[in-house]
Amino acid sequence: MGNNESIAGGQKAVPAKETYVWYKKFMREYPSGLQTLHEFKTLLGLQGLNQKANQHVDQVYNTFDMNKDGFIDFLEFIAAINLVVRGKMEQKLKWYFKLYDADGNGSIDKKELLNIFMAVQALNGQQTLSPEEFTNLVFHKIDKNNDGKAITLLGLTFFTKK
Ligand SMILES: [Ca+2]
Ligand SMILES: [Ca+2]
Repeated sequence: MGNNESIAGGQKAVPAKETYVWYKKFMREYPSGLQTLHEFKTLLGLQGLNQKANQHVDQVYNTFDMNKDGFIDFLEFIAAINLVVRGKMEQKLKWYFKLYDADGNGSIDKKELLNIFMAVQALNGQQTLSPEEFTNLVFHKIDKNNDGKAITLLGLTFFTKK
């Protein structure tokens, strides 16, 4: 805990009526009020993935599990929907950043970036560029000061805004 910054904070919330519909759905699917990692994967149709892709999905799940109790409760669920469906680019970026920064040290290094692209590629099953080629390409573009070290959140924002 100790991280009170909601990933979905600051934007318009899902309207009450819609929230209620989600709540009914959620409680029907998960009567305990908690969604497990396994159920999360089932919901998204992500079973039988390879190890890399699986790790990526686990990480996504962990960013949504804000109180880190190992489950997604309804509030976390609705926050995730808020973010994915209604979140502004800036909020989504913050979330992506949190997702990519696997060791949580506040910057994304080349290895973390490579891991993400390998996972995304595994999920998409595409093979246009090799993960290494792709990472080098992107990293070179984002790493504005060319120290070869890391991407900060600022750098990431800059890159996507152009
Ligand atoms: Ca939780
Ligand atoms: Ca890091």
